[in-house]
Amino acid sequence: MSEMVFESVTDLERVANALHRAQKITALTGAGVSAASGIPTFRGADGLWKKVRAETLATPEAFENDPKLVWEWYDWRRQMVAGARPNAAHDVLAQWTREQSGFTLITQNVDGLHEKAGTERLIRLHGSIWHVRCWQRCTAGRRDWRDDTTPFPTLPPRCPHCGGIVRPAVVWFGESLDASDVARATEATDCEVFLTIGTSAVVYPAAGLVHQAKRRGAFTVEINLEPTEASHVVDVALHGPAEKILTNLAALGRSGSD
Ligand code: BJW
Repeated sequence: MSEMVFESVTDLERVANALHRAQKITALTGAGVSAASGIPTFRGADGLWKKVRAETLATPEAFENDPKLVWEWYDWRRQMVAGARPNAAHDVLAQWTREQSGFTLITQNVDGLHEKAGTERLIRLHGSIWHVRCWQRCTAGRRDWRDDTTPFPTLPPRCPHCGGIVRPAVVWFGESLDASDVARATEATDCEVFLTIGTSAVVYPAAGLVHQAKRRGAFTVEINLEPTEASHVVDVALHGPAEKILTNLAALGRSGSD
């Protein structure tokens, strides 16, 4: 049951103390973590899908019907992300992964900003906007490869091996996530503290991780601008910008360990 639904010094201190004591910590991030870097979220007020239904663009069926239209959306997003820099939320999380071998970061984000911030041992559940693979699954092009071209000279871009269309190597609705990534993420729910940060917690299986962590006895924390589907599950909900709350938690951690 949710004990707190507002941010206060006491909430922050409880979370900071829990983080300070824990050996095994797992964080799950979503689009809200990149908002301060200028990347729109999916479902917020200025969300990427405010005017377009998800099913219109983020499904294999949409790509099959109109690959150029879907690629125009991804090409626009790639150009936006290419100019973006990690913000304080990415930086604090990256530092925690570098300083603590028991800290695992799982992300639903495809923008690459956690990697840019220097995150170690990142588990990417929904792929990467910077990776592509052959839609026809030709022998040489069936495995993902990195392609930083932006903007593409023609859309849809072509497979260098067979000349067919390539697709973004992201996970669309109705597609399976990589089984080994899901296994690693599930294993990471066996932790002392689980943080769900900047995600609306509606897309599964990612949204199920906080429930699993709670069942396994973790102290669970939500960091989000507003209440979400996860708010009633977590032990503490801190509502505010992730970049500010994580910075405050890092500062409390430093003063607590002096
Ligand atoms: C801030 C902030 C700031 C803003 N600070 N916070 C079980 C139950 C029901 C349905 C299913 C289920 N299992 C599977 C399904 C079906 C489906 C699903 O979940 N549907 C639900 C929507 C109902 N899942 C799938 O299809 C998955 N596949 C799968 O499970 O395969 C097996 C299977 C298939 C079918 C049936 C059953 C089993 C695949 C899901 C793939 C999701 N892909 C996308 C697109 C990726 C590529 C791309 O980027 O284009 O991933 S969808 C989109 O949503 C993207 C995101 O990663 C994902 C999550 O969004 P996120 O990150 O939470 O963003 P928002 O915008 O929703 O929220 C942002 C939050 O930030 C908000 O809360 C703000 O308040 C907050 N915020 N600024 C803090 N500064």
